[in-house]
Amino acid sequence: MTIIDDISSAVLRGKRKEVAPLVQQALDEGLDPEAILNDGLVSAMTEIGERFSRNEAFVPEMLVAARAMSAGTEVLKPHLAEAGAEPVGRAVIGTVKGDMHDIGKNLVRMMIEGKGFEVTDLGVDVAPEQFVTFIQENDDVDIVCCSALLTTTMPEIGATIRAIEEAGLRDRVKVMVGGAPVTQAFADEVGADAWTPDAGAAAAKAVELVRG
Ligand code: B1M
Repeated sequence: MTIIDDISSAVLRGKRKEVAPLVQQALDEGLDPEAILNDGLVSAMTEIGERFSRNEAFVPEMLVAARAMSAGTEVLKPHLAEAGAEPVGRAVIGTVKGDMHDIGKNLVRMMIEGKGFEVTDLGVDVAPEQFVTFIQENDDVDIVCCSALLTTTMPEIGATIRAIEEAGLRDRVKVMVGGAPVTQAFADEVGADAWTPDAGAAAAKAVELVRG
């Protein structure tokens, strides 16, 4: 068993208190933070999702695994962010209405912050009106980031973009979208400015969007 296997195993078993020291140990051994994230933490979440699909794991197991994963990302956070990045712009992020999944959204926030953005996180279950109100109250927002993890909540991305349009704010902001079921085709269909598959790509795209 490698340390990466140990991290995955601890996340799968929902052992939050084991995950943080294991991640620290992996960092101390010189492992790449992105490899720890993808091969240790995210891969375990993928596995728990597959077990859920096969009826071999249930919501409580997903929940404790999610908490264990978050304990690991907290340790990784300073190592994933780029130290001393120049301020680039302002972003607001949220998981759309009806959707409680926040791990991917938190990673996207962390990586975008790492690129020097000031990011306001509206949390989960964010209604279109909440995004609109935030843009109305903060006229320096450059990018609106919407995350959705459920096929049933994906349409809320479209509803959010429509609400921004109806409020007359669409020209003021770029809209970035993502989340496991979200595709480039869906992003095009709802009129988003950008879709990216993962948090690293989202951060790079955010910089591209503000720098033009
Ligand atoms: Co849920 N869940 N869940 N769940 N859950 C999924 C998403 C599911 C695929 C599991 C499965 O069936 N295999 C399935 C959705 C099926 C579908 O819609 N087709 C599912 C279901 C069905 C449900 C419930 C309905 C279960 C129930 O109650 N019967 C329920 C819904 C609750 C709700 O939201 N209303 C539910 C609940 C939960 C928990 C609360 C228990 C927990 C979430 C805890 C939390 O987030 N704090 C949970 C979990 C943990 C999962 C899985 C196992 C893991 C999700 C995750 O964190 N992945 C998930 C299975 C899976 O994804 N394999 C599953 C790791 C994370 C790093 O990846 O979020 O994809 P991800 O983010 C990536 C990219 O997608 C991207 O970058 C991230 C990192 O690189 N990305 C963006 C994300 N947002 C982005 C935004 C961007 C750009 C990129 O730009 C703005």
